[in-house]
Amino acid sequence: MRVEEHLAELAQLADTAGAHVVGRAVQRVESPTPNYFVGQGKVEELKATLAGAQATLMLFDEPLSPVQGQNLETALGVRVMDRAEVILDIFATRARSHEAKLQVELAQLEYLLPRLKRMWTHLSRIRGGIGLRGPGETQLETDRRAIRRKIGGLKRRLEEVADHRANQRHGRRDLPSAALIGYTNAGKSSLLKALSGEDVFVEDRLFATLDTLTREVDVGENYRFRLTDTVGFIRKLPHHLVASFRATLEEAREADLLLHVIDASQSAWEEQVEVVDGALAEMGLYGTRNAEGGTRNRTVDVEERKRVVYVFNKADLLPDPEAFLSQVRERYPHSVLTTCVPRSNFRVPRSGGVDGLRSALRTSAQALRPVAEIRVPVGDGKLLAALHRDAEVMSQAQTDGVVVVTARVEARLLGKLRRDGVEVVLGGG
Ligand SMILES: Nc1nc2c(ncn2[C@@H]2O[C@H](COP(=O)(O)OP(=O)(O)OP(=O)(O)O)[C@@H](O)[C@H]2O)c(=O)[nH]1
Ligand SMILES: [Mg+2]
Repeated sequence: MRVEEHLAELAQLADTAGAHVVGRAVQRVESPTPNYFVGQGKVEELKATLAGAQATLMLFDEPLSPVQGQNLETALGVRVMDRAEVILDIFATRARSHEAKLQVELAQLEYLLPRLKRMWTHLSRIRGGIGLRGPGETQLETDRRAIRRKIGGLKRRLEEVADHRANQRHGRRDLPSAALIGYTNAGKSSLLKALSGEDVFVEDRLFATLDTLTREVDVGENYRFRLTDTVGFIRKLPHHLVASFRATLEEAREADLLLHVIDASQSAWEEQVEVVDGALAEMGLYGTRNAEGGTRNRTVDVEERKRVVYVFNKADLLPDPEAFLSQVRERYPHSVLTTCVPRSNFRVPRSGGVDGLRSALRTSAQALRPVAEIRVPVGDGKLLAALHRDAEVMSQAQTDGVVVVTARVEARLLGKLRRDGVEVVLGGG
């Protein structure tokens, strides 16, 4: 049942945030009440349950308005957080890099702004002071202005960081690039670790990765890929966070290829794929969204705009991996099955472990960077320099006033060279 899965995920979020779950409650709500979200009767019932379990915190899977949150806290006498706030909390404790910290702070302030009054109430409770019953309206207005100023400052600083990164990326077009994207805990970092053979942080908790991490990966036959790990998605990711992590996900926008990693062992994997596709489309990562297209159409659309390989991971946990793959290939023709568990006693169809992914990357690399012989007139130092900068030069020889450069060249650049009248022969080397 869907509700059960959503609650299980909320429990996982609670665990990641460091809370210990002592009970669960479910109510079907036709239309949420403005005061408490749930009905008055349920509030009384929750109060008794919380007291019985000696709970100090209540987590709500649905988003609460500032008023609902405040009312529930007053009525229940415990701290109340909605899903978005828990996620923000996790991000705040896990942010390591300068950029991630800026991004989380921005999201927190934007979440805080409409809830300032409630936060003040928390503060005065902690101070326990008589007469400290929250600020007057003037104080609130001053605080709001200060926060808005701070938000403006953070946005500017984030833009600077993004510009800096864009500059770094520039001139690194020699290797093809792919970004690992997907639902949190699907195994993105584990795949980067398995492919690169380098140590990458992996954890069975949500949002282990907040920063992008790029590694060069050997995909065989002398082809290399630049692979980037990214922050994971989850359903109902607070839109403040999506917005502030936009810069981090620029790497994915710039990548030649997207590797959409899916935890195939989850019964709800299809819903998770939709969440990820929806979030990426919202960020404009796939170009403009097809307005009338349903999910199925959107998937086709996505593949047309940007090459996506669907990576079904954790194959070791599937009862029949082979049957699974042939079934998903009907809908996702570009898909591979992987496992990051070494020497697991099962066979992945045709290739084991991450070899299937490696060879998919190699095929893409060959298509994205075909080997070509480019004939550069001696004296055209500019073109020669450009080739050394933007292509992967394999060899170079001079004959009859022509420098023959054999290189792996981006398909796009080859097209441009041809249009400029440069003599190009495919194959070579
Ligand atoms: N059984 C099994 N477990 C796996 C596999 N790949 C990854 N895991 C486990 O799944 C958990 C999550 O792996 P990560 O690589 O951290 O996942 P992620 O997608 O990077 O997650 P976030 O960074 O949180 O978004 C870890 O406990 C891994 O050991 C696999 O192929 N099989
Ligand atoms: Mg990760």
